[in-house]
Amino acid sequence: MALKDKIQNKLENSGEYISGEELAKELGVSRAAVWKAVKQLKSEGFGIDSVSSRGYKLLTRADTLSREEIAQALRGGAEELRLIVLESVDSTNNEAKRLLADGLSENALIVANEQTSGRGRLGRSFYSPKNTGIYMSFLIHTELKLSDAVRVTTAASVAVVNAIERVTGVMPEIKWVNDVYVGGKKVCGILTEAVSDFETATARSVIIGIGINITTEDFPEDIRARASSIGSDVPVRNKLIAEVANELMYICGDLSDLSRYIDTYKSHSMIIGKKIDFYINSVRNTGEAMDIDDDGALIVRLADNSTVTLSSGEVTVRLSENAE
Ligand code: BT5
Repeated sequence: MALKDKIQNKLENSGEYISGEELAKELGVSRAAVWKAVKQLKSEGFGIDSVSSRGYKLLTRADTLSREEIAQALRGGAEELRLIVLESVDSTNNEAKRLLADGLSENALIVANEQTSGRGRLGRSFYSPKNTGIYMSFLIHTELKLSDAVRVTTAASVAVVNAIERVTGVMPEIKWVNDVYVGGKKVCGILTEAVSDFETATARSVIIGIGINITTEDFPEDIRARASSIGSDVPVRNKLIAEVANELMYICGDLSDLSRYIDTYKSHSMIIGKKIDFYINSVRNTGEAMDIDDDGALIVRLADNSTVTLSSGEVTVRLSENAE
């Protein structure tokens, strides 16, 4: 057993402060080695208090990803998913694409503890540090009409808010179309990619990538003002991953059954009833977000009282009083 694991055991069993000297003596190592191992445990996500006169005390267990814990909590259609849990990967969406190219014919869920090149839409990046977030992609083989494929992103947002509410009690909002917010800041982004067959106008496979900040605190400068985390003192990642999967597989079981998701989507919208700016080809327009239709498109009333229907992909929306 590695020194850090032995120290973890001792701190877990004690529940109190143990001095560095005592740990060093009991484990037959130097105090510097103890200090180094504690530092490593902290970097893995353990909350450890160090007080010079008293020693070390375990405050929170690490929120360690566990394939077994995720698998145990999967229900319904999600139980059929091929579950792949990785320590580090460039992007779980890329990994799903590689599996598809290699001929994987099962539906799969790929989860990683860290992404080195997490992707957003339109070539943007998604910050994905290790231990503190959830980075997951579903690979689903389907025969969806391309016109229905947009519903998958709507469904994924609803799966995420339902799962967050159930597991953590936090009440998130959805910013049309694919971002989930808590306290006015983005805690989750969703990237849906379809492998399509233009002749039949169907999506043969969809890849739904979901990134959720759980306890990330140190965001890069450029997103610090806009990004936040759900926050949790107890380990939640495995349970939350499983709940998102359970919800999503249930909703995707019948995307034509709108009652499974559209009401929740609307009731969690952070823009319905608000004044918004929206951009089409970088040109700014202003209006009031009125409603979301059955395909997840946004209905906006313009100043002259006419309405426009915006479908995702072509527009960026911002709350007027909360410009990014
Ligand atoms: C998204 O794009 O938000 C989609 C993010 C999807 C991430 C998941 S993680 C698993 C899977 N594998 C991947 O490689 N991707 C998916 P978009 O709406 O384009 O937003 C990107 C913008 O959000 C960036 O330009 C930043 O401004 C901001 N951002 C980046 N990282 C963030 C983070 N961790 N939390 C909140 N905002 C972030």
